[in-house]
Amino acid sequence: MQKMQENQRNDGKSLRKQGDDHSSASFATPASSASFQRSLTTSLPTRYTINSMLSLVLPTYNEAENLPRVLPELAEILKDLPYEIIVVDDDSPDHTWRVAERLSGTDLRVRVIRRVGRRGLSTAVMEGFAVARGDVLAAADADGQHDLRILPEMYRIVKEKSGIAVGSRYVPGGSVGEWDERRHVLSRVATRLSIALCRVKVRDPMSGFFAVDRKVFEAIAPTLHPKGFKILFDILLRVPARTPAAEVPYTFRTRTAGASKLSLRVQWQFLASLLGAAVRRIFTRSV
Ligand SMILES: Nc1nc2c(ncn2[C@@H]2O[C@H](COP(=O)(O)OP(=O)(O)OP(=O)(O)O)[C@@H](O)[C@H]2O)c(=O)[nH]1
Ligand SMILES: [Mg+2]
Repeated sequence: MQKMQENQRNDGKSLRKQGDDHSSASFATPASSASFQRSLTTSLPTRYTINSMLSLVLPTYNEAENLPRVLPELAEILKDLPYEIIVVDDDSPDHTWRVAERLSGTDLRVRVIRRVGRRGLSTAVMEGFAVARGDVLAAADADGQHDLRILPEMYRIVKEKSGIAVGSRYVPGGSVGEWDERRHVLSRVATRLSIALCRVKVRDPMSGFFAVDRKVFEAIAPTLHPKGFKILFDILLRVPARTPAAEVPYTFRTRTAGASKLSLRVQWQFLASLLGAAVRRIFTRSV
């Protein structure tokens, strides 16, 4: 068994023989059916999972200009690790999915999911996790703003502690970079509220850059509400309080290409949902 896992790790072709039908782009159908709901809340059968492998999900929407920088950077950073990258693109008008396919070439460690008729960062990450094979699941932005060089350390932390590693802007050594005052204030308020609500306390619960032990994620996946941008917050809200969590500092970079999808509306919606959760917590003890 262990031998087979070694082979799977070292040879993408053997993975393909194991019933893999999405070495390139796959199409996901709209969100109406029960099977879609299941795809968000279950994952591959355990026999497909690979011990000691990082599965990194990159949610993308109109990041065609950024992927040609980010994917080669990742290949260099992760070269000493067993890994796979799953790009989950929501049928971007700029054809990010096609760029990702072209860049991945014959590298079977990089897969592309082209979701048609759906939008959403958190659901994209959930969907990537649902087809991931590694025992460590991670998510990062594909626009170059996350410092991907800390990924190997995040992977090691999760492997050693079987918990969660957060790429953090709010621990010593980390920073939010060059945000304007409005974003600073909104983020500070939302971060404080989130920390108060989360079962597991970290200083940057709204980070989009994190890694989690597959078993920890699978145990709570059916209880998640993958809305908006903040999937880590949702996870920290629901994992058992004793789950080990560590933060790795990084500096949030300025976007150099493409446009932000984090509109003011999305930020206010999140703040409103946090307030709603706080009220529910006070009156019903649930969130
Ligand atoms: N699949 C998918 N990905 C998305 C969606 N919205 C955003 N993303 C991706 O999620 C990542 C983070 O989105 P950004 O718009 O950069 O948000 P942000 O980094 O918090 O905000 P900025 O600092 O303003 O860029 C990027 O890789 C986006 O392409 C979406 O609806 N679907
Ligand atoms: Mg960004």
